[in-house]
Amino acid sequence: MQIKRYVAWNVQDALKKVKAELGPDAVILNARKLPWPGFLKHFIRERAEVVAALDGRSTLDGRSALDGRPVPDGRLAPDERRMRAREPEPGPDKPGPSGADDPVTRELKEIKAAIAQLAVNTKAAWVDPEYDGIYRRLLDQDVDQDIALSLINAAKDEFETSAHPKMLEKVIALGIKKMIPVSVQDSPGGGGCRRIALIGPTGVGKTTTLAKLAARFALVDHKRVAFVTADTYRVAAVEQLRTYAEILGVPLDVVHTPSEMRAAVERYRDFDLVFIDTSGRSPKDRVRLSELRAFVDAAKPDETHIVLSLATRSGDLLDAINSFGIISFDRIIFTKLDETSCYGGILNVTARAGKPVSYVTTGQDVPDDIEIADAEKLASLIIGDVS
Ligand SMILES: Nc1nc2c(ncn2[C@@H]2O[C@H](COP(=O)(O)OP(=O)(O)O)[C@@H](O)[C@H]2O)c(=O)[nH]1
Ligand SMILES: [Mg+2]
Repeated sequence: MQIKRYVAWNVQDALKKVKAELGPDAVILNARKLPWPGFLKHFIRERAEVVAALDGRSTLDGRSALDGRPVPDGRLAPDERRMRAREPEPGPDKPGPSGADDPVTRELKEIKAAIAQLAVNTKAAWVDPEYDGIYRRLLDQDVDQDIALSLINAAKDEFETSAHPKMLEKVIALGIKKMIPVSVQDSPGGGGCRRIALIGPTGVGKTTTLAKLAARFALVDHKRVAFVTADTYRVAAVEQLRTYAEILGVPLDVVHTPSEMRAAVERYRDFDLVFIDTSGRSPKDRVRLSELRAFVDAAKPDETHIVLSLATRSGDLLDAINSFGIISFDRIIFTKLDETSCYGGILNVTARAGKPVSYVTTGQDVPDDIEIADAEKLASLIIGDVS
């Protein structure tokens, strides 16, 4: 028995492929629409998947399903000859007049379906040879396999015939750029106080990033800036922010409860910007994440940025996105770009979270090592220079 999975832009096309390859005797085991994961579904239309099986060892054109060589009629096993001649199958395995399957046939069908499901669940991917190099490069950058395949498929759609590798790279770079939304409220204006909270796992660079931002707004844009920190978990954390506050000459409030947070942000309502620092939380610590949410809710921030270090495994980044989802963050800051040469996490995270990137940080120096996120630059980190 041969079982194959066919993916096309719609079920009809997938069925045509089945018919062309396996012939009219193929049994359709499963047909479904195949949505792209997460954020991708907004960019790329759905595909369809059909899983089909063919009993016996010969295919439509008389080739062996195993090695593809033509098989002369005379050398066929009796069941293959019958299949080629479309003979009805004799013996006890034949369905009864009622059309109901006997137990053996039923069991066989169940096994077929199970194998088909296994084939669907197995993440084996086949990519056209001309795309193979670029596909490997995406995987080497830790880009999720489904995202890499979707980029390749979208690029394929752009070309009717094979394209020059440089062109492929350009189209894929464009696809990556489209998938990384960026957004930053660069110069808060229009009056009123803007509250900006940073949340995220421990040690990712929240306090350092807050200091970089505050320095930029206070020293370059001459905005009135204040700090409020709820990170009383470590004494050193308060001292770290106090040092930055003193250097910048801006006030700092330390709050221990959500109601103190409410009072502190209210106190600075006449300032241009209030930067809110929070304690790092393990994505696995649900209780502390709920405490953090209470502080963030009390602060009523205009922007909540989740801070993620790119020096973290891609799977852990996605765990963080899921766990911190209980606090409704609206931007992403990627830190420690200088500590890695693997940037696929940016794409995996934005595809999963569907939130824009605001800033990236590139070192420990305050205030210099921070940049406003630029989708083209981020795409070129992932795919390399394609100009
Ligand atoms: N290499 C590098 N280190 C960074 C960056 N941002 C922060 N750090 C360092 O990461 C460590 C933890 O930073 P901190 O701001 O205290 O993290 P927090 O616990 O999230 O507040 C410090 O040693 C920072 O200097 C960055 O972009 N690159
Ligand atoms: Mg901190």
